[in-house]
Amino acid sequence: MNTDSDTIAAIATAGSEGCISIVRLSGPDALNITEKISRSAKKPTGATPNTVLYAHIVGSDGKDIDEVLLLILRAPKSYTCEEMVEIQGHGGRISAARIMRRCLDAGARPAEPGEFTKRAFLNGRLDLLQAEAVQDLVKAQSEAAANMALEQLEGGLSTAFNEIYDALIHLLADLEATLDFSEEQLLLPVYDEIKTLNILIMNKIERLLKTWPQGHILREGASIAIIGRPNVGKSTLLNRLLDKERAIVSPIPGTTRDTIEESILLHGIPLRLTDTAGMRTTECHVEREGIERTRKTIQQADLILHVLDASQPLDDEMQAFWRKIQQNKLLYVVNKTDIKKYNHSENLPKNRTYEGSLLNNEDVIRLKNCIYETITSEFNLPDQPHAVISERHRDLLQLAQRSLKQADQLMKEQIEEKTIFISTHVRDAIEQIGKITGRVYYEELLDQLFAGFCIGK
Ligand SMILES: Nc1nc2c(ncn2[C@@H]2O[C@H](COP(=O)(O)OP(=O)(O)OP(=O)(O)O)[C@@H](O)[C@H]2O)c(=O)[nH]1
Ligand SMILES: [Mg+2]
Repeated sequence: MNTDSDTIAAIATAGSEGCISIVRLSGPDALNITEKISRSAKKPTGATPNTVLYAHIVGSDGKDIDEVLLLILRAPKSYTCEEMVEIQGHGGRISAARIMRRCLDAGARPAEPGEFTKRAFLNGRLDLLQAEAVQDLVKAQSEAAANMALEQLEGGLSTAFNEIYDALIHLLADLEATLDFSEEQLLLPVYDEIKTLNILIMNKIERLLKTWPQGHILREGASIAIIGRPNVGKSTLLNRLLDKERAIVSPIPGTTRDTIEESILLHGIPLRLTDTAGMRTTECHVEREGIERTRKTIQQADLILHVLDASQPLDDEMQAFWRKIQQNKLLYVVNKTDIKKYNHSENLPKNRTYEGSLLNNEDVIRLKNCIYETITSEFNLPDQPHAVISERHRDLLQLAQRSLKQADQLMKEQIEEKTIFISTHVRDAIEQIGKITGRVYYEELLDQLFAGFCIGK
């Protein structure tokens, strides 16, 4: 356990009006500090673990600041595995700030973002995957994302990574054992086993990598670009999906000049919608800048809703543009069927085309379902999502995968002379997987990871 750490304090509740506010303390002096700044019938330092004491926090002038409950958690059975106190005061920014100030006066240090969870990791209560899940749970925008984070917090993902890590250690031990054999003693079946084990590990890594798109959509939200020629109904589409008049809609082509971003939950899936400037050749500098932004939005989108006007003919330029975009990223929205003159659907892929009028409520419901189904099938989103990897895990897994592929390549060649090089690749893979679970870590990695956490978490 990390016993020589100092005592940290932070306001753990949101900095706004609320029914209660919590100031958290963790470290060897947590109980002493609480005792110095409070008065209660029973002393915090003498309290039994997991008890709640009724108390008052006292200011430096001896006057009461707040009436509180002290939750006493003794090491090692606390979130951080250290001595901890949670001071629950009456909600409100001022009260919480005054209690916090008293904690600092009495010797605590302000906690860094995520420092409580970092201590929980350093003290062995959580691995890095579980620590990351804590923040995912805080940030979850949908029930699916929260369930996924909870499963990861409970070790759902750790088991899979630990299995890979242990298998790699096994592989390395087998490889290094062969170094003791002379060439004549070397038994080919041993190498066959090593090769097979390496392939098994690579398959496991591949399976985990395939879960990334699900995690990406449920954590960050699917990014949806609404594009098309001017006046086809893009802003109308944004407003209908949001159920509010967010963007200006008008019959004048070129109404939307800049990109407009909004978020919604569609049947539990977070979507980040971007309405864009209509694409056309123009001399107007402002409009050209808007169209440039449209191009960037298209590049970053997970799904592109390409709106078409059924009262206007298709043009060659647009059709040429589609061919440059991955077809699985496109969903054609043929709009204005109430004043339809052309049958665009004939020229479009059936399973990728929706037709209707955005002025008709039933058509909008149909469109919402169509977007939902396209995303769930494209990103393989199950009804009950399990813990899946994040971008950090994906990047490290890809490095591990590369190392193991190099090892595999060497195994196919004259293996006797190559064992040391193969071992080096396996060691690299072990390091990458270790960085995911936290078996391998360094200060910089932790600083980077916890910097994105809330203060007090
Ligand atoms: N008849 C009919 N008109 C529609 C429909 N959907 C949108 N409109 C009208 O089409 C016009 C243009 O709609 P917008 O949503 O502003 O079009 P836009 O694609 O955002 O246009 P720009 O911002 O100029 O690129 C408005 O007058 C809308 O009311 C529809 O289904 N049927
Ligand atoms: Mg518009």
